[in-house]
Amino acid sequence: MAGEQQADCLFCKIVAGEIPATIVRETDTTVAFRDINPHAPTHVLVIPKAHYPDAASLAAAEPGVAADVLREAGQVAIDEKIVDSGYRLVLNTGSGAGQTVFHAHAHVLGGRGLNWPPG
Ligand code: IU
Repeated sequence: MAGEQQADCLFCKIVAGEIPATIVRETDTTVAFRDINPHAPTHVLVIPKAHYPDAASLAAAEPGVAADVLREAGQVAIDEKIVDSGYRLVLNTGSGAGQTVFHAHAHVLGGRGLNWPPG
């Protein structure tokens, strides 16, 4: 059923506490944790606890939770003190765009200069 935890999903395992992650924030609907392979001084992933393969399918099924993810991403930026210098939210969607984990997640990147357009 949509949103149910998937046994073979690594981010569902992080939500369940079955594999380690450095969690920086948690709500009833979301978890935020540091990326294990950071690409910036701040690189945090915000995920819904419910399983959806990407951000668009999450937003279509549970728009309130999608809003929770965005609000939490903003709060991470405040906590990490990267609002004034600017930060980037990234929603890689599809393997052609670099998505490797098919559980919706927002990257919060900041703490260094960020080029535009991205590669
Ligand atoms: P992507 O947008 O699907 O490419 O992002 C997945 C990210 O998840 C990637 O940056 C990984 O380094 C990160 N990650 C993690 O932080 N912890 C994990 O246990 C696994 C992946 I698996």
